[in-house]
Amino acid sequence: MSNVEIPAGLKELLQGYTVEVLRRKPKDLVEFAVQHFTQILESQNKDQKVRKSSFKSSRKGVTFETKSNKPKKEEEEEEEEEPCTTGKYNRRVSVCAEAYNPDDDDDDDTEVRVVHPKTDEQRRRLQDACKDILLFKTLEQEQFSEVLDGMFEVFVKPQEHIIDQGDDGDNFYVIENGVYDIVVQKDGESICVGKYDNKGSFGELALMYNTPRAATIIATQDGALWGLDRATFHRLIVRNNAKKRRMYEAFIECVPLLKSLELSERMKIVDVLGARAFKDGERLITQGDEADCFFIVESGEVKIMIKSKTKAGQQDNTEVEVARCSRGQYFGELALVTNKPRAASVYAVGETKCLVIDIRAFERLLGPCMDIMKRNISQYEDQLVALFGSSVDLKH
Ligand code: 1OR
Ligand code: 1OR
Repeated sequence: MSNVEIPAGLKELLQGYTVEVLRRKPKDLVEFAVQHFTQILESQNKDQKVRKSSFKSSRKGVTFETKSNKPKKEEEEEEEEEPCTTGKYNRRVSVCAEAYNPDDDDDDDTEVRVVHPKTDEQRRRLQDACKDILLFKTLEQEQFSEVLDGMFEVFVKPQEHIIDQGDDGDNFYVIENGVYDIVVQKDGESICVGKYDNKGSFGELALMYNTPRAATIIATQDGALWGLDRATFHRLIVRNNAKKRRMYEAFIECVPLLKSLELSERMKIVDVLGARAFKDGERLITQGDEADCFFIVESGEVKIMIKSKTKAGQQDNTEVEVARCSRGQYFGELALVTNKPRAASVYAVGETKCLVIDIRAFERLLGPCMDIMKRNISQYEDQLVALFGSSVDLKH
């Protein structure tokens, strides 16, 4: 038996089929096999254009665990095979964003746990890249570890397209380094609508809502990313979203700023938000910093402090409290709306919890609330005059 060659990929194909059979308990195993393998074939045909080179390296030494099995190391000779296809045997992509509900989303997630072994050094870099990723901020420790296990390193070159608008979603990406343009096709023209600069994540939308990729992401320089395959993303992040929706639905309904949004729009905010806890006195925002997120107070209180300028235009280092925000109120919008540095510092008063939304999601999802925010911002200036007697430039 020792000289019988096991074809590359056979083990994971059969394992995937077996897991699906155990989960779905089909009556006719043969018919189910035909459907199952046809889906894989179709999915692979689509994936031909997916950037194979990046994935090949990432696949080296990948291991798979099922709930009942010990990890099984893949054979080294499988490395030259197809891109990491774990989870490619899952549901066909369909476009149904509005009706999407993560509660219903348990039909295709295998229980197979994907583990890409990492060196200590890789794991350290990965942890660092993931520490501020909001989508991971509501995961339990165990789920977060599984996410880290499932991530694989991808190196990219200048001008490489990591994602193409209109494609089906394969992976979610966390940026370790590099600058990436966000390009959107509008009226046949490619418009660069923003960029990721050495931090952040992208590629969650197509995986969450089974929609085609909403934008093209292009590396502008050499860079490194951490990918998470679609099946693992579903199993850990999308399932967690169902829980998040239950946890935050009632609260989000009561946030005055979000009242004008449709329920489905509010739920999309819940899907991407992260929850963060702060200790008494902890600084959440530093005046003058570049802004990358927006906050809603869930519990506790924050105080807004600003360093005023003297008549001579010098920055006075003493901070003055100008406002407080408590449950249901928001802050950190000013810099995002004006595209300027933070206009004030913000500190927790007692133990405080906030929901945090990143700048891209803010721009994408809070557009309909922009008028309300702008109206409130114009009131800051009046309050500023009332407080300091003259107008201080909030926008630096
Ligand atoms: P995806 O899976 O659709 C493309 O693949 C990714 O680009 C997408 O997930 C987001 O993670 C990311 N609109 C849509 N997707 C965006 C946007 C965006 N920005 C980044 N992505 N807009 C820009 C908001 C600043 C709106 C453009 C009209
Ligand atoms: P940001 O992104 O600039 C600091 O980060 C946040 O503090 C700011 O958004 C607002 O959300 C919040 N002036 C400046 N920032 C204020 C003010 C304010 N109030 C709340 N923030 N005021 C003028 C004070 C001289 C408010 C007076 C009530």
